[in-house]
Amino acid sequence: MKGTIIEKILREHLVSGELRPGQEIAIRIDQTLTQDATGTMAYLQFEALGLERVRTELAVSYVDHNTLQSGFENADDHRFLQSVAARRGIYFSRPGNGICHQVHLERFGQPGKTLLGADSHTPTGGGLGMVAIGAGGLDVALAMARRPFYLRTPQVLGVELVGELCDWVAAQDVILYLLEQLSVSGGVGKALEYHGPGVATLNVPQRATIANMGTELGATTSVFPSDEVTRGFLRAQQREEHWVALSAEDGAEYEEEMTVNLDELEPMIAQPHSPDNVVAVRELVGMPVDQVCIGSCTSSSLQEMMTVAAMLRGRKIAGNLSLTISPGSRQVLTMLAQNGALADMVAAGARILECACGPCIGMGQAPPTDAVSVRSFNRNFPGRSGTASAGIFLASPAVCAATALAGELTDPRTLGQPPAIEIPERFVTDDSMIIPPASDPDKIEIAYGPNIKPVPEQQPLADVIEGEVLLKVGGNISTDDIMPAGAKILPLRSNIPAISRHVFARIDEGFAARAQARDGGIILGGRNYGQGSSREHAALAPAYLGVRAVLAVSFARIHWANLINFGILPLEVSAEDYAKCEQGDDICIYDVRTSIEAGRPLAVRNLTKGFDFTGSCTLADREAEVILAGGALNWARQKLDERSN
Ligand code: MIC
Ligand code: SF4
Repeated sequence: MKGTIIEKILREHLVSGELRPGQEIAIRIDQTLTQDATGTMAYLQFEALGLERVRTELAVSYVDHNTLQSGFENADDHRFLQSVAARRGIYFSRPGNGICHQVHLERFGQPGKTLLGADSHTPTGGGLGMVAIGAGGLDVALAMARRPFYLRTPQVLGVELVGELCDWVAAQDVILYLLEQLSVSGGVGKALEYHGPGVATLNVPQRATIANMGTELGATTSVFPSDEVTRGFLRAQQREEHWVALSAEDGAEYEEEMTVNLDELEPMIAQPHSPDNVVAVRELVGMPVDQVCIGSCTSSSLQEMMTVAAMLRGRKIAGNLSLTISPGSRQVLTMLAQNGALADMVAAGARILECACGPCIGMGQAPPTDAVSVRSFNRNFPGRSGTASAGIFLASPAVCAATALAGELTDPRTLGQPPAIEIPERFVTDDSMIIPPASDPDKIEIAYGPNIKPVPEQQPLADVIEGEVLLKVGGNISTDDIMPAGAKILPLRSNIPAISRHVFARIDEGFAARAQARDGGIILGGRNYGQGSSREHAALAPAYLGVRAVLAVSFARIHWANLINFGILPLEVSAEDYAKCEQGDDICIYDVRTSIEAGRPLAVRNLTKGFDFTGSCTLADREAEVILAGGALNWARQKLDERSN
């Protein structure tokens, strides 16, 4: 990674370790962000560490996920978050102000800084030249306590962009193309760094779209240079003083390289049920569509929304489908309202939703039975939309708008010239929905509603783990499978005993009851187990049910870290041993503590089938300490106690 932007930023923030791919390093975090669905737990954990005030340069708490207040729970969470922010020194972006990643890009992101966010799409900030990383809430809580963030040094995949996007081809098509090429696990252990002459042809929101969906590759982060385009974006946001130039050195060394010819790309679409199941839109043209949703942190910038509005102007959406539009931020919505584009959308028949995640996380707008829904979003995992039988397709806003007008999947290139969009030199910057921390924090009382329950305590790791394989699942299981979200379950994010009843509910309704009846057990997974979101509830809730180990062929980065953070042993096993073990088998893992201390593979016996095998859990010293202590909260408390003694 010598000479890359990623190396430069990591080196400037390095607290310990060596920048060698695969090695654990600790870095200083400049900025943190949380959103409400992960934030309540993150702040409860911050409190459990016994700390009063955040110590990062900047911490922002957004409310954008749980905005459907179908009961008191979400509203109570908002009140809790607002009071915590005021008291602990955190900026609070009120519900309605927009999706965390879009607002952070507009109002807070700075080239050259590190950002840790309790949301997997935090790398959106890479569009501005930040090293922005998604993590579990506990890691973000520790960063807010000014403890470093630990990660495996990623390999840098240099992506050279050449040429320029053709008419009707969007930034989302670039990343869909990369997903087709590399798959949802192709970025695991890697960070993508974009360079080459094509970069200058993309504006910051387009770069942010590409960096955003780098998460779907499993990548640690994605970073763009900071150039005159970046400067112009920050100037338009009236904060040019935050600009610094950043580019890779001549002869920068990338561990891997690839080139993308932007002018060879065409509109792409991801088919159900995986973001890498990508084909060209032209291959599916004419497919009947029941719903179109435009928005999300991937593609809801002013430019994308203006394109959609211009396409809809003076026309009506087809009678056979519904169209929802959720602008990414209040800034975008305000500007659409002021320039008349919003009226064009409304006149065409679009249903305008608030500036929030909404349908992307199943908070409303669940499609009808067996429906086809085309969305400008980033994930289409089974059931995530709220309708198990629906098929979700992911495509650019232009493909979405063309489809909404025609009533069937449409390649926008058949529509003639694309609209010419003028982006103003200055954006509307009204930060009145971002409340700064209180000037008299001691007077603020934190508001805990009845649904906000303390973080469960974890026990130190046992030396022998014995239990039944409670569930055997296949490859690419997402955290949406493990701990579903959506309008019914998301309101329980602050209440682990309640949410744990829904673990694996979409795959196996009886899972939670079985786990409790057996007093816990083991989960068996295939490749890339735990891909997708950063939600630590996918570790915390199984831990609450007594799950002590996950045996899988391989793990996704954030979920692996979350398992360790909550004292669940993540054990890698061979594909052959995975195949030989069945659900219901009794498994015993021996000498767990001593093997972890010695850095040895762990001895495992399938007691039911009577055979032995090994599992590996390669841990850095700190990770070993954390898991032995029963998780990061116990470990951090020990460290803080040691320091104060
Ligand atoms: C998602 O897109 O899956 C989410 C909802 O934003 C999650 C966070 C969460 O589960 O709260 C993510 O991406 O990390
Ligand atoms: Fe929100 Fe969807 Fe983005 Fe997650 S992916 S932050 S749910 S808009």
